Amino acid sequence: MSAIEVVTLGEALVALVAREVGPLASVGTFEPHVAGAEANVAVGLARLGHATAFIGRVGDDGFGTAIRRHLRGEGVDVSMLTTDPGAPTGVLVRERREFGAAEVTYLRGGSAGSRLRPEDVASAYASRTLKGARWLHVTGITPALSEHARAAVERAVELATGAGMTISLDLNLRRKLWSDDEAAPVLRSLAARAGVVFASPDEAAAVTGADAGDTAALATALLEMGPAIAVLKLGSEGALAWGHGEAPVHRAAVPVAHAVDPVGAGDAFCAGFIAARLEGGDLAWAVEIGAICGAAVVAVMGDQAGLPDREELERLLTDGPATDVLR
Ligand code: KDG
Repeated sequence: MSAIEVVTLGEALVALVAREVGPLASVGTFEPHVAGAEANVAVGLARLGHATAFIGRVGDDGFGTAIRRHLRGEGVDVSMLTTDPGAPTGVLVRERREFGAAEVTYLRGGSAGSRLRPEDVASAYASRTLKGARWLHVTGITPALSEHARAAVERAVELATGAGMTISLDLNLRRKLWSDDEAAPVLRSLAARAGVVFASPDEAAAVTGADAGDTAALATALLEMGPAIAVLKLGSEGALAWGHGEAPVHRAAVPVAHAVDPVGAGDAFCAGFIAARLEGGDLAWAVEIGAICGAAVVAVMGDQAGLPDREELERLLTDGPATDVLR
């Protein structure tokens, strides 16, 4: 494998996704998918040809094995994914809705992934594998998992800063894991050390205190926390990005003919954005690639299945979306 360019860390989970649309209480069958925001970004980057390493823990069980095999099969470096015999692999269960928000149930309290420690990160950075890595991607999910996991993210940010890496942070506020009051100071402190911050308007408002309906105020507030680039992911309305010294960008969403499963689209956006920046793309190009990757995921079940590889991305850029998938 070529030298690692991107490092990410967090909890990779098995998501049991309902096969039928409807409330969880009446779902009869589920299909397993590998999920977890940072794992999704790692796979997105690997598919686009960027050597990416994932730091984390899985349990010594079948789901842990499935996650390891899946990530390895996608070309993600899993040499720093530890098997922890002391706790099970985390699981989430989610229903699918065509109207209203789908419910997600976490079965991850005390999971192996939540036992990630700063020592795991320190030994990963001390290994030769990460020498020369250019980018660290973190999210607001991992610091919510446990004190140890929060300290692990802090350590990763500290080491990446020392190594001169670009750091991106996706706020990914998960209110089933912690309250806004708990999350805001932690995420503000991480944002202050990040080069790029991704957020939804709601997350940006919760963390900065700015009005969720005022995108200009949100952008100002996000940039005031310290990053050079702030990106607002607007779902079906596209994305907005601001960078010091770069013209602000608005990209309408790529329309999706059949929105099958929106979960994972934000992570796909991050993967596309990061890939474009690593390749020297400007802000507008990074948002363009992010938007295409996000739309491709929405059209397919599971967080990762629709992530485009390089060939598909080139095709989407040249020919536009296939009419039977994207309009
Ligand atoms: O962004 C998708 C993630 O939310 C999903 O894969 C599960 O990481 C996850 C979480 O904690 O919500």
